[in-house]
Amino acid sequence: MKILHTSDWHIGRNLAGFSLIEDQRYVLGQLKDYVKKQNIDVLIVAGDVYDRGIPTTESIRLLDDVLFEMISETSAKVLIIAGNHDNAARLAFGNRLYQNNPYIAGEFDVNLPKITLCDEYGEVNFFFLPHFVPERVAQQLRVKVTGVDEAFKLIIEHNRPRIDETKRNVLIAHGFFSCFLGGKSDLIVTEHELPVGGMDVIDVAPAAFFDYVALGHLHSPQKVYSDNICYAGSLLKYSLSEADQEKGVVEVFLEQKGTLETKMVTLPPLHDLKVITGFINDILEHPDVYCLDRSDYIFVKLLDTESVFDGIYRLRQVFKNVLGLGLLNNVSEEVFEVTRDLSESQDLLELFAGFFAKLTGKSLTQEQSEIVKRVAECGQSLADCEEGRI
Ligand SMILES: [Mn+2]
Repeated sequence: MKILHTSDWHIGRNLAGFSLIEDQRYVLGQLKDYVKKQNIDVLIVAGDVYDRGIPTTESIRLLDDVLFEMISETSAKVLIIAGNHDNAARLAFGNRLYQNNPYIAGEFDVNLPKITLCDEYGEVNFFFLPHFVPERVAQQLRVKVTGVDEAFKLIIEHNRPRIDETKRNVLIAHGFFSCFLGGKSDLIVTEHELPVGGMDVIDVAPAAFFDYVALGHLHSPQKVYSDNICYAGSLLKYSLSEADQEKGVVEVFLEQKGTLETKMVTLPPLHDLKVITGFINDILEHPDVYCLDRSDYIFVKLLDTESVFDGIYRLRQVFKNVLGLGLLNNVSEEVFEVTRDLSESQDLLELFAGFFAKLTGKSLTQEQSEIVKRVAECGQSLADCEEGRI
């Protein structure tokens, strides 16, 4: 059985005000072509199908088109779960009418929904665990649950008697899964994905007996714990911190019980997302050195230390999709260094002169020093005044 594991489509996502809907239509078209060409048997979407609980009309149209084309033009079964970005009930609207293709697991059910498909080696059972919160697990099992990690253990324990381990079993789940063995994990997680205080992290080990675990939520494709537990990652680069990530989907070859092969498949995007660093004049004069495709989404980090006027406007004359720019990223760390090094005994003029030199590479002129002195005196009188010394 050939399974294509995808996740985090985030249909309707914007990037710094740019709608990605055409990029998503394009990459989902690539996905359909791949499913068709490779005769994929099962297409998994492991949550965060939409970017928002109440998707825009154009997002709904896109998903409707994609599912219709996938099901009418290919022979794949489409299996979907809701992620934390989806509204579970809205996503699963009409599910009972679809005759299991697509099958959409929306709201969490502790008796994990199961779909059985067959190939020449026998049955493959797919279990669906959409995004869940511990409160729902506690409510449905009528037990006390302290957190999401314990909730996951209880869900697996509860379902274990229903799972025939002589058959091949696949779990589709959405959440922040890690491996607690050894007390540390080497997951690739961007800053905005970090769970607060580690509260939302789930140890994936209780699910390790599944033949394959198809995860969604983290945007970087990666294996967790072992080869049979994978995040497919998001379909496209959805934040600046993902600019260096290679995006794609996981092709899973499931043959007789105990054999498994996985392969990362990249789907070319309509536009890439890049962060470029340089001096504005150099970037404007030699844009191709920085980015070959002028229609890529770019974020520019300027090394200029002088003020840059109309930077974004000038960049947009050359590049079509400039998301934004950042200034002075090259000096900020050094400036922090120098301000930390300066002793408190130095007076303000000396402090400022040091800061100015670090920032611009120049010393203060006589005239500039006078201005700083005057400003310092003003500041001192103000402080004295506030503290009642004057
Ligand atoms: Mn998510």
